[in-house]
Amino acid sequence: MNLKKMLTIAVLAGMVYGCGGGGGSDDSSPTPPPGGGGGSGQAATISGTLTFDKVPHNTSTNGLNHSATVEAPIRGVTVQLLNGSTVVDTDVSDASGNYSVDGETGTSYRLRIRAELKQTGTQSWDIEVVDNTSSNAQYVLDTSTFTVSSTSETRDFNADSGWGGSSYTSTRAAAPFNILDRVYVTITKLQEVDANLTLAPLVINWSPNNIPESGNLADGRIGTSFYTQDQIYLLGAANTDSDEYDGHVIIHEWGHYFEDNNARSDSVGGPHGGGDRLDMRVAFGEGFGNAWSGIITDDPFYRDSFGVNQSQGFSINVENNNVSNPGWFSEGSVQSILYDVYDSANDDLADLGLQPIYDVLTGQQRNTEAFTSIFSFMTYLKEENASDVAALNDLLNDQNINVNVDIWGSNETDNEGQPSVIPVYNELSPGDTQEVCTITTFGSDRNKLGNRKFLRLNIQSAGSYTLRLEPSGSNDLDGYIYNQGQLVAFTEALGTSTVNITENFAAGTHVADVLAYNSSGSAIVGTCFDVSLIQN
Ligand SMILES: [Ca+2]
Ligand SMILES: [Ca+2]
Ligand SMILES: [Ca+2]
Ligand SMILES: [Ca+2]
Repeated sequence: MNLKKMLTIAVLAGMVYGCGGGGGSDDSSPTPPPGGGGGSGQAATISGTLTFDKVPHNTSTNGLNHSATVEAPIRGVTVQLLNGSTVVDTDVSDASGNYSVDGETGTSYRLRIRAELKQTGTQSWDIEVVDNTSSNAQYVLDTSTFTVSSTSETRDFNADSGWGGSSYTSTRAAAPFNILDRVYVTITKLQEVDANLTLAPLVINWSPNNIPESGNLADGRIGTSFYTQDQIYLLGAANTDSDEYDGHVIIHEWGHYFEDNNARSDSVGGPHGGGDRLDMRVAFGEGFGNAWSGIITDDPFYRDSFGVNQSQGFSINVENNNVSNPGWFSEGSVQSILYDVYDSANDDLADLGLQPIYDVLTGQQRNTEAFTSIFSFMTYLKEENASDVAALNDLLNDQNINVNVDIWGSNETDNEGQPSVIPVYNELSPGDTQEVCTITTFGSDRNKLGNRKFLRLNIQSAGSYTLRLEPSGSNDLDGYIYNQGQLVAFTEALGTSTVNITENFAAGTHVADVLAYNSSGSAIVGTCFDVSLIQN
């Protein structure tokens, strides 16, 4: 019997899309009742190997190479044995895709393979792939019904990519399982560095309807693959841009989820690319994401396929140290440093592996008083790895970053020809007033170098304080005050008069970013204005 064919038929019949409740209303071929509760058959073990069609990249074009598709194991997912709509037994597939469930001979069953990774205990996670264009139904792969004839029955199943040779011609059943497989690889790697790995529930939204246009998420108009609030959205648009086989894209977005829950990111988001001079928080977040996918997979090539037949693509080699416009504001510099800290390849002397990186991200960097940046990360990494300081300094030096680094970037001198961006932070104690200047020289997306000015507020004792922003011209000024990554006060009100941000603050250094708009608040501008810290 050709089980792969059988499965394909089940998929074509529309059975791949189940809803978690197991209502089975889409089951057009009812299973015979199990014979009055059993007794007629013998106990039987049904086992086998679960695989999915994995489509690799063409390493020349960075597009997908459908003709090189291989069957890879479906690892770590929930497998249910169903008699009708009743779950008879459940297993979790192992690292080779093997499963084993118990039934009895003479009875008809289906296997339901759920697109989820779940584990409870000391190390725990709860991750599922759903269709955001179909009421957030979890993807499940139901096999056709089979009747058990042996007490030791072998049943292998493969989830098909749906590729028909020159286009997708059937359900892309493998997609959710490749997405989960990239998460499986990530979790497996993190288990080695964290005996108590605990991950917040995560929903990954993927659909062939997810297109690179903005609009309603439930319609698939997701714009681009992205992470937000324990949800990842991934593109699935055939012939345009699909990401289910772009493993580095998946792990990059997963990295943002990890930052959000287990580490910390102060990134303000926004458009970015290699060569951009960015807000240092954005540079760290995006550079981290790119390096992260290289670190997790031991593959420095970040590849993203798109275009007709998924045949085009681009790549970023995070091992490359020769980035354009290097510096503390460059995502390219950040990713090259992080990858070299990790790897043992011979273009650098650092070889620390994942553990020290993980420890800083989930430890000191998570609680730092400064904004998260390459400054804070490298300061803590050097503190914790004293014997590697020379090699780590080489990496900083290579990227035009001052090796005498502290979390505030106090000794940094690289201003890209724009004096206002140094010092990285203007330090204010109560009673101080300073003039700061913003620029739009490197773009005006609110996330480019110099768009905002960073302040370090020395608040020695708890109490009421005001951060005052006084425009020198007809500008609308905004400000945001944070304590260890938490936004504690801000103003976004429109107006060109003096801004007072007054709040009761806990004792301890706070940080702020301030920026200027034109009088109508429609665009940010480069201008100078006074900032004051006042104790009330
Ligand atoms: Ca893609
Ligand atoms: Ca390198
Ligand atoms: Ca290295
Ligand atoms: Ca290297």
